Amino acid sequence: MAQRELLSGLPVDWQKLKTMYYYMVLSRKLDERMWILNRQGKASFVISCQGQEGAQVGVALAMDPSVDWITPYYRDLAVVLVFGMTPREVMLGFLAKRDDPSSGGRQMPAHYGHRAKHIMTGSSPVTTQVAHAAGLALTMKLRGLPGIAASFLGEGSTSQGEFHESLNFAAVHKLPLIVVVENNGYAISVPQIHQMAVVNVADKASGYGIPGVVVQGSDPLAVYEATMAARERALRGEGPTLIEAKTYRYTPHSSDDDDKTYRSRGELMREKADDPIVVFRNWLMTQKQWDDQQENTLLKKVREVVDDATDYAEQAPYPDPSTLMDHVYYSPRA
Ligand SMILES: Cc1ncc(C[n+]2csc(CCOP(=O)(O)OP(=O)(O)O)c2C)c(N)n1
Ligand SMILES: [Mg+2]
Repeated sequence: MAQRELLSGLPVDWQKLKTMYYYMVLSRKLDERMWILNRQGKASFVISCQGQEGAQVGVALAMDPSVDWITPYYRDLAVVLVFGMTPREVMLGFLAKRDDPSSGGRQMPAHYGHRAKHIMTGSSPVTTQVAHAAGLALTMKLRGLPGIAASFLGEGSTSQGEFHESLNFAAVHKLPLIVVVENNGYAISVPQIHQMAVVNVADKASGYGIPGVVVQGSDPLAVYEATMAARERALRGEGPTLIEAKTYRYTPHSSDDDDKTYRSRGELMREKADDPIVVFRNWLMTQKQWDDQQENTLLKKVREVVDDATDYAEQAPYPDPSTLMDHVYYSPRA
């Protein structure tokens, strides 16, 4: 991150910036633990946030989870943690346990949902969550509710019809909506250049008559500022904003993918030089806001949180087999 003025004129809230860093590290370490559990044969499937934490934390910390709602996608571990889903709850879902708040252990891992935390559940067809968020934003407008809705998706998912339909509808009706595209350059093995003919996904915003903003996803402050501006615009009744955060994913698409078949190790190493966690930590240190002792204390704390979540979820019960058909077929009330 280049040296620059912080938060354009706003006073610097160092505590908030340290909170940003905490959530980035927590997400990364929780995600790394999931891969270990998968490789140990304890969990069937992992899909990662690694590399995208800066974009996710920057957006989520600019929102107000007490009034705002989100429709996240499968990579948004850092987003849902900031919105209040606990590491224990995340691990319950990951291991398909009974008390998983997302689905009681029914859905695939990373299909996050938590009504009390304003995280709307989604399903596997990508981009449907953008239409759900437009619906939330319409409800907020019609009912005069104070918050906004935000939806998250990858760049490949912007090729789906729901992206166009939702943004067009939200723009026409000036709905309080932010759509965040976490552009990591690939849709599984398909590079962006085979997915669309524009360089920036944000360019698509002009087709809806709304602002499209490009931000560097490894810079959580840039993402935070862009989201604050978009949220204020939404609250003023001026309609949606499309934010594109340029990111990169460090893991294969999922634990079922071999990324060596479509991207070189050299490319991966080059991209890792812009790791949002390393860049942000180095910047905090140059600002004399962080040192090795604070780093060690934080890593120890995060390790404890991740260990606790793992132990808790491993010991938690699976759903009772007698509930297998619950929520599958309609059951008339007695
Ligand atoms: C409608 C639909 N088509 C295909 C898939 C299979 N699928 C799951 S993730 C994915 C790639 C999405 O890429 P992108 O939107 O760039 O998100 P990323 O995984 O890169 O973060 C695909 C094709 C799906 N889940 N839903
Ligand atoms: Mg992608």
